[in-house]
This record gives sequence, structure tokens and C-alpha cells, in this order.
Amino acid sequence: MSLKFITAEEAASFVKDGDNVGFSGFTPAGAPKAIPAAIAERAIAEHEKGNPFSIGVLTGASSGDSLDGALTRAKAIKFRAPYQTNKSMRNAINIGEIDYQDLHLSEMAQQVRYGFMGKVNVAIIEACEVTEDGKIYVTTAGGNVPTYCRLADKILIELNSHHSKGLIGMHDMYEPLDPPYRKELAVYTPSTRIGLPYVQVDPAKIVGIVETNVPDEARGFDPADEITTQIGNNVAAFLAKELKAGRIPSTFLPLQSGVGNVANAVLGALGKDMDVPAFEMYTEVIQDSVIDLMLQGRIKFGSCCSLTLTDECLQTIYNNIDFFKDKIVMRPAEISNNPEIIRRLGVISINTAIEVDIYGNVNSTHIGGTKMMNGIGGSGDFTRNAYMSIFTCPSVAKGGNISAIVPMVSHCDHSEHSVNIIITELGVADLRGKSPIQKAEAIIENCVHPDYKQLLWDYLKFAGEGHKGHTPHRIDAALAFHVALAKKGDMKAVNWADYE
Ligand code: 0RQ
Repeated sequence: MSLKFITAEEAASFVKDGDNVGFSGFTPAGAPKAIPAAIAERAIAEHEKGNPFSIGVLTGASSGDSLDGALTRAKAIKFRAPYQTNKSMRNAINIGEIDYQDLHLSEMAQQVRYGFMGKVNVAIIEACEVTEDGKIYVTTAGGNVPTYCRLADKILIELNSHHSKGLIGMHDMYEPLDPPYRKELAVYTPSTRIGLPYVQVDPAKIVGIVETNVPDEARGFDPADEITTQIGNNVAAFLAKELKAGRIPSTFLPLQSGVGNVANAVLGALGKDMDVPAFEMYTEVIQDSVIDLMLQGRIKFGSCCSLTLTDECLQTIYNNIDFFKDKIVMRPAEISNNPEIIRRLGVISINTAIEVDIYGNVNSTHIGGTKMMNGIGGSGDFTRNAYMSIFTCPSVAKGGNISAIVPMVSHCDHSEHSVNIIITELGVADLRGKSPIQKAEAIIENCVHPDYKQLLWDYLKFAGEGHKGHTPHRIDAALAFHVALAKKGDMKAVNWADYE
């Protein structure tokens, strides 16, 4: 059969009110841009005519502004999963305009296959190549493309010539069988391949192809500052010490690193620390700092779900494709983030916390316990299954009025059972082999900002008076830092005497 080329507007007309749409991509990398923008225009036109128009948006992780941003502003989204980072969308979620399910990224494809999120009507996939016999070669992310393509009735392709066809061969697309027939995922090293470099679909399902030439919408990072550099140096020194002590094998272990400014700075510091040997990554997102370190020979291989790079950095890969081709593999999210593989490979995970409590519970998602920031992303997939799980964060936020270390987290994403090490710019708290009270002592002593140290020592003493259990808390005072912030704009305004 021959492939049918259509406009973005024609493509948008295949999407109906109430449909569930599965999009390619993972972060802005590899997400379609022209068709979602055209769907947003269509939604606005339908709303002006008084007609309803909203869809379920299923992705790999976050996406770009022409998808999440444009569709949100057009009020065209009824349901969203599993992750987002868009400002317009965050606001719409927090005022209740969009129903958002925040989910471990490794679980999204299987939950869709199990039918937990309803039918997938349409898949919209960005590709760098598509063949008449239905081979789709995706661009800068594996996402959940195999599952969305297989389950959807119709597939729309954005064929984006901004991406190099040199990407062909850099993917390992594999979809596991569902229980009770699932077999082991035979990934024994970060570079092991178990699938195909393309997704095979029934060509009759491809209802149209839209040609585009647009870059990914990944944003750059704030340059590393004094605080993020110091956090990075503390992580690097800690890992070098663990290696020396024999708790990390001399071959080192694959690293996972989260997204954001702190994660980018941590990787930069790790690359510079020559006591840490050249290493491999088994991670979900490859950011600019990884590409620089590959060029310097400090990172030997990267398994990921996406290349979340600035366009300048992506062009470096395209211009040196022979160098990078055997150093990077992009997988679907349920493989890049798979608990079985992460546990087997012994991945060292490094993620960022919004807040941590004195017992080592971590909040990665909710500001003040109620407002969604981004989502858990892959941080839970990696943390729970890591050889060693690390969380980093600056000790204070918003000019010092917020302590990142609090008596009790206002929302818990990673419980103390999964969290091994906390690192701020001030130091390292190693929680392994410690009881809750010992964990609290290590965190307060090593990680807390001087402005909050005495307040937290006092809380620990006050909570433990009369020995209040294995994990001492004064339940009426456990959120006093948050109450002080809400009422007086400053966590330092807490006064334990109010709770005596
Ligand atoms: O606010 O943007 O207004 O300045 O939160 O904080 O310090 O710039 O840190 O960019 O690394 O993001 C946890 C959100 C950190 C991110 C989080 C405010 C702070 C700032 C951002 P401004 P920083 P980062 C892999 C793994 C969960 C998902 C995950 C994240 C803004 O890393 O989403 O790990 N992680 N995925 O001022 C109020 C506090 C605060 C606070 C920070 N305690 N209270 N505001 N902020 N702490 C990726 C994938 O899964 C795809």
C-alpha cells in the first residue's frame, strides 16, 4: 500500500471528542508537535460553536508546549497521565480543570494494556522514517510507542525531517507479554538489546502522514550555581568513598540520574571527579551533561528512554553520529525504567527531592502537600529498586524561608524504606543500617541548613519525650513548619512552645 500524506488539520480531524490519544515521546523529546497544535485549534473552533471537545492524553512522560501547553490552553484535555512539566497544565491540574493521574512511568504501558485507562483510539507518533510495510522508526524517545501503536485503531505519523535519519538503529523497541505469560527481560548490561530498531504496525492502520521540520522543545538548564555545584561535588565524593570502601565494585555500577537543574549539575560534577571511574548509565533521560561526558570519555554507554537535549546538543550527536551510534540505546519506558532490570544491574539512582523529612521520607511531587509540581516520573521506579538510592536537594528553597528538611513530609512519594542517602550542599546523610532515630540524627547533623538545625533538634527531642514509639512524632506538631509557612510566610516562624 502507499503512504498517504496529509496536512496537520486533516490529521486532527481523525481525533474525536472523548477519544483517548496515545502520543509518542518522553519529555519534549520525540513528542509530536504539529498535529497536537492542530487538535488544539480544532478544539477552540468546536468550543466556539458550542460543541464539547476534550480528549484523554496518554504519553511516555511530559511533552512539549505545543502538546501539553496548547491542548491545555484550548481546554481540550479531560484526562492526563503519567507525567507533565508544563506551566499551563500544572495550573489547570491544580485548579481541577484536568484530571491527572501521576504514575510510575514504567507502569504506564502495562496499565493501558490491562485496560485500566480505557481504549486507545488514536496513536500520534513522531518518526524519522516510515516504510510502506508499516515499520515506524521513532525519533528521540522510545516512550510508550509499541503499546499505543498496537492498541490504537488509527495511527497518525509526524515525519519530522529536522531529525537525522542517523537515528535509525539507535532504538531497541520491545513490548513484554502480559501476565501470566510474561518472560524475564534479558537485559544483562546497559547495552544489551532485546528488541527491534523499529515498531512494526499494520500499515492499514496508518491513516495519514504529516511532514514537518521542527526541533524538539526541550529547554536548557540554569547554569550550575554554587549550591548545585556543591551538591554535585558531595555526590561525587560520596561515590568515590563508597568505591574505595568496596561497597561499589571496582567496575563501578550503572547510574540513573533524574531531570532538572540539580541533576544536570550533579552529573557535571561526577564527570569531573577523577576518583570516579568512567561509567555507564541505565537511566530514563539523557541530558546535555551526559553528551559532553561521552565526548570526554567519562561516560562509556547510555541506555535511556529519551535524548532530552537542547537542539544545539542534539546537532552535536547528528554531526558525530558514528561516534554516538554504539554509545546510546533508546528503549520504551517500561524497559528503560523496568524494576526487574534496575534491580539486576545494580543501578545507583540519583533523584531530586522537593522535601525530605527527618526520618528519610521523600516528597518529590507536591508543593505544600497539595499542589502538583510535575509528578513522580521515573524516580520511584529507580529508587525502590536501586542498588543504592540517593536523593539530592538544596537545604533551603525560596530564599531560605522554606527548609527542604521538615519534621514530616507533607506528601510522601518515596518512603524511608526505599531511601538510602540524602545529600544537600551541606553534606551527606547515610541512612543505611540505621533506625528511624539514628536516621533523624544523621540528617539533622549533616544536611540541614544552620537556620533550621536547632528547630529540628528541638522537634526530635520534644517528639521523643516519654519515648513516643519507633518513629517519634508529635502528630499535632508534625506539620508545624508548613503551618508557619502558610500563616507567616516563613518556616523559621515555628514556635514549639505553641504545641507544649
Ligand atoms: O522553583 O522554579 O519557582 O524557582 O521547585 O526546584 O531546585 O530548580 O530543582 O529543577 O531539579 O526540580 C523535584 C521538581 C526539582 C524535579 C523537582 C521549588 C524551587 C523551584 C524547582 P522555581 P529546583 P529541579 C526523572 C525522574 C520528580 C520526578 C523525577 C522533579 C522549583 O526534580 O520533578 O524525579 N522530580 N523524575 O524553588 C516549595 C519546597 C521546594 C520548592 C524546591 N520544599 N517548597 N518550593 N522548590 N523545593 C525524570 C522523568 O521522570 C522523566
